Amino acid sequence: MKIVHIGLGNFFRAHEAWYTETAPDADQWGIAAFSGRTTGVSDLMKEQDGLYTLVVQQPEGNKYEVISSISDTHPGQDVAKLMEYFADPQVAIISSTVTEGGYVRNAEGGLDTDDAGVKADIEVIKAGKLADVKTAPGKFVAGLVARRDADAGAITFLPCDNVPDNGAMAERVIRDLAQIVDPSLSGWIDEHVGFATTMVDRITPKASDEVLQAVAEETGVEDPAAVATEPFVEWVISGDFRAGRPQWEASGAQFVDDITPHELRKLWLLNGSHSLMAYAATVKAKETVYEAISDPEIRGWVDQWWDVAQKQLPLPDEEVTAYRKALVERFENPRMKDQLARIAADGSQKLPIRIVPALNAERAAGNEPIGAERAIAAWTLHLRGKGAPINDVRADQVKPLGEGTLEESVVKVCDFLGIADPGARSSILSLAQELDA
Ligand code: CS2
Repeated sequence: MKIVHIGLGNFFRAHEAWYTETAPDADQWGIAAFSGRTTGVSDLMKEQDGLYTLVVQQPEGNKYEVISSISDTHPGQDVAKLMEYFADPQVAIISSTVTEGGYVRNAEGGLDTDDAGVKADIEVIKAGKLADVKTAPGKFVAGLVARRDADAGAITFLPCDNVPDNGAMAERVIRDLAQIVDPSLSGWIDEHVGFATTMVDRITPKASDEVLQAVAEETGVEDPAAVATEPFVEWVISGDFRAGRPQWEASGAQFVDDITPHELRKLWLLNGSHSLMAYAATVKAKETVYEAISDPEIRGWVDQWWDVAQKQLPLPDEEVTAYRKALVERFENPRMKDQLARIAADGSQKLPIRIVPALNAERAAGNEPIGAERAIAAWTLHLRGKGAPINDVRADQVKPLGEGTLEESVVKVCDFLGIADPGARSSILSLAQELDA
């Protein structure tokens, strides 16, 4: 059986590919992976027959694993090949890591039908030119048309992006587009397509030259496609696998009915503190998570944020306390050179799901969530050119928020993020002034 994965990044190769590699029925499954816009990785991987080294950076020393679960790699532009896979009954799962922006959603969470790429995809699917689609929703829906026409049976979508309720997110855009291009497809989707939602976790920094050199020296193999990651790995999945799946539970994946508490725990505690450090600690000239968490003042800011998040998490305190302790250990791993600049990217997509919900809920409850407000203050400074450089899919929209006086910036940032409480706004301004001093 086969899995097709769209988005051949480091994270996917440290996570889903690892779970599949270590599953007891791994020999019955192969992953065909398509790169994103840049094809460098798919070319490299092809030369290596899909094999690569996973460097697990344990505090006591590196462990090297060879991963062989990716059986084929293709450039993302080879949509004709992707359509062949969709039409193949052996393909049971379509997974993806295309980032939130890749799903081309509007403010209500539906498909953004004003987007030029979506408009073009609607026309080409209607014209039957399936291999000409360009957006991710276009590829998914063109693929389903190809699958239905080939009578290739049931299939399941498994989005692995770091956003809440990613299964519902994908289902919504797929159904919206299907309805536009061919209303009769909706009934076929009801009968044949499953959607799974997942919480994914494994910190995967960019593999540095130092790591690649260690691979060469310690394993004797030059591997430019090597991936560096941490020992910790977690995958929580909820969903309907209509055409089967590997025995991922044997590799430690958890299958649950309600994924929400797991997602919020991870997004708020891990990713929220990551974003806080990415902006606040780079203003203080720190470069990696390890350097940031080792600074007592920044560690204090992280704890303050966790106190805010903990009050809003639908989980028992003991569980959250244990998770916080485990996170500190992960962040304090001295081998992981996780660059804060990597995490600082795309704040416009990250802060609304990582920090703002707990901030607004705490203000509404009459509390003063300083730990959350500091993250927003630090992002404001980031947009004003302090700390990590701006690298955001919505750069055009967010760069102007950093212009004008600091007071004006704070107002614009709060408007953008939907932070209306006047107390929150004035606290964000004073925290920004303090951090900037
Ligand atoms: C990070 C994540 O890029 C980021 O913003 O917070 O990539 C983080 O390392 C992963 O979600 C860990 O699972």
